[in-house]
Amino acid sequence: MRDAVRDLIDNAMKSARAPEPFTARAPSNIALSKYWGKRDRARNLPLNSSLSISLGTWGSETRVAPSEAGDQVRLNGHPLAAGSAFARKALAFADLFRGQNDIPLLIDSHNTIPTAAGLASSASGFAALTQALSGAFGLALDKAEMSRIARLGSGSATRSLWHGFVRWERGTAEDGHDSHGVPLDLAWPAFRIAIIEVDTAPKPWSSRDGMNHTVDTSPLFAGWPAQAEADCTAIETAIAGRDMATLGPLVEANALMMHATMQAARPAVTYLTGESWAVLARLQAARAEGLAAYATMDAGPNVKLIFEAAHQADVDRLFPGARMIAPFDPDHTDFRNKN
Ligand code: 2P0
Repeated sequence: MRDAVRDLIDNAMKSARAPEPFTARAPSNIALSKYWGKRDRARNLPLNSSLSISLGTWGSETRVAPSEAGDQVRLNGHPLAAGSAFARKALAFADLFRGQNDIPLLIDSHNTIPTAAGLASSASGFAALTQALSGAFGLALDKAEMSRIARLGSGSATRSLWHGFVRWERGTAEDGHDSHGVPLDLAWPAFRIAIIEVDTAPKPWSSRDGMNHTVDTSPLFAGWPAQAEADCTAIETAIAGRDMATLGPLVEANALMMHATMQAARPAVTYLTGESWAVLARLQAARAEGLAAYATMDAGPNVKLIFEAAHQADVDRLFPGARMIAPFDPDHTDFRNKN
């Protein structure tokens, strides 16, 4: 079978110019309805749709430029050895564009997420790299096309081409042409995220390995894809109504079910620690006293809360030092998504 995304890049590259320096930025994102499980591991095609909120200025900034000294990859200001995992991934991704042609490139990437926040940077990293490569070669790719391309780097990168809420449509086509991000054209200025840092130790499983192992061995996984698809639709409806009282419990249930599928894997995939559960217990106690904040957790121990601005002071008191993000702050983002 021909690959829809490779065809897309090959066609676009027919009118490529010699590369010129180009810098692109992309926000990281947190899934409110999770992507967990692939129907095609080579193309990162998901078993279920997912929906995220982008993190404003937290993300990646990547510059691609022609290089006179062979391929060079830099991360956060430091040159990387050609054999390092990051350099190999970035250059393999660049090869999708330049193919067999000898076009040496400099890829200079900066993570704008505080390292201690322990958030994945692969989503924003591949979204920024896709846009920087497209810009450097002068390609006329739109964001939905770049979202499909970014997916080949990392599934969650599909959602990092836009600010605000983004739904990643699972699609049904075998070649993946209908599996890409779609921004929700709405702003929710009072929406807030708090990141509660629990632990920054290296995780026991990469998210990719943890996901595949869960699909392969967890007897609870069978119930996930249909429930996750239903959650994604219900979460989109609650967002459209700016209805936190409906949204929050759905988001928390979706995250806990994802972690339940991992716990049932053999052996278990465990990202949450005792400290994560202690945060959740403290949140539940505060909720019983009226705090409308809800938790979501990804492939790591940190807990992220969603709530509205009216509760920010209470969240700050409950979790001193939590990092606050206002994803629709117009000083930081142009949240009116453009395709
Ligand atoms: C998500 N996660 O929806 C889910 C929730 C982690 C937990 O997407 O294999 O790095 O590169 O497609 O995108 C993390 O997985 O996995 C992830 P690959 P990715 O955000």
